[in-house]
Amino acid sequence: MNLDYQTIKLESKENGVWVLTINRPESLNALNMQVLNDMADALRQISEVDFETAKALVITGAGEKAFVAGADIKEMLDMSNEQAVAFAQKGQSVFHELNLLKIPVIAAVNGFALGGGLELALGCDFMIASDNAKFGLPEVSLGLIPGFGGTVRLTRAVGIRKARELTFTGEMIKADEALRLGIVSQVVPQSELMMAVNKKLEMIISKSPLAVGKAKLSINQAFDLETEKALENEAEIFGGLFGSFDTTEGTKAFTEKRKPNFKGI
Ligand code: CO8
Repeated sequence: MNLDYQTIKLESKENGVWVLTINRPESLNALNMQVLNDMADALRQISEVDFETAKALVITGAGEKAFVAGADIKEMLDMSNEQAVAFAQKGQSVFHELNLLKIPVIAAVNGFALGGGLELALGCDFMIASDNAKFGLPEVSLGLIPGFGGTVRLTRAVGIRKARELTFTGEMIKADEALRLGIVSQVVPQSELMMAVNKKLEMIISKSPLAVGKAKLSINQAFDLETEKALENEAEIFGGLFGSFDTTEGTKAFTEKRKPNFKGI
């Protein structure tokens, strides 16, 4: 397995947690095409291993200042229309892969999450942020609009009115405001960020990875379906679990008053 990348660091831990760090601290971890290509390769590799090997993914940024300060503005300077469309589509497809992964993806937001950085964090399943984190979609200040899914995912996260306000003003908000808006699940002092993420992950990885993956699928599909169809879909996914090792083990362990031993199958 390739863990060697130019612009990201990919680490796997014994407990099945993977950590993907965007590693361009000199540019506040700005996303250029190489970062997106490296991320795409890393996500493909993670998607190909079983639940024993990969139970959750954390995405964070190198250094203490930024999660990701956006798409790389310097790389965008001379882009043609076609190149810009391709760049936007690449970012969108990489962030969509985060939704398709069967494991939970948590953004550990350790500083600025601006533009493409906020769009990346919004592509993750949920976010835990350090108290120095700042969030915003400043694209209009550059004569741009969000192009990595921001107009879609921020609107779904905070509602259309707040999304318009934040996008039209390009305003940066602090972590406590992001918490109030429900963008972020938890805010902790910077020195405690990874501890808080790991605490949340311990809870998740003690559960059935198969069930967590199917719950993710059902929640994500519910976004794109009408209520009736989403409910039908949920029932199908729910029913599909019966007969699996984990469902049998989980329900049996309850009746036998013991801890379940899940395998993700
Ligand atoms: N791209 C490239 N370089 C960056 C970026 C970026 N987004 N952000 C920071 N850097 C670089 C700076 O240029 C600087 O490098 P250098 O020392 O070589 O000049 C270094 O990182 C440190 O940054 P600063 O000196 O600016 O640090 P400050 O603490 O003074 O400021 C800020 C921090 C406020 C975060 C500031 O750096 C900033 O405003 N950055 C840009 C934020 C931004 O506008 N982000 C949105 C970018 S556009 C976008 O994300 C669009 C996504 C959709 C793309 C669709 C494809 C077409």
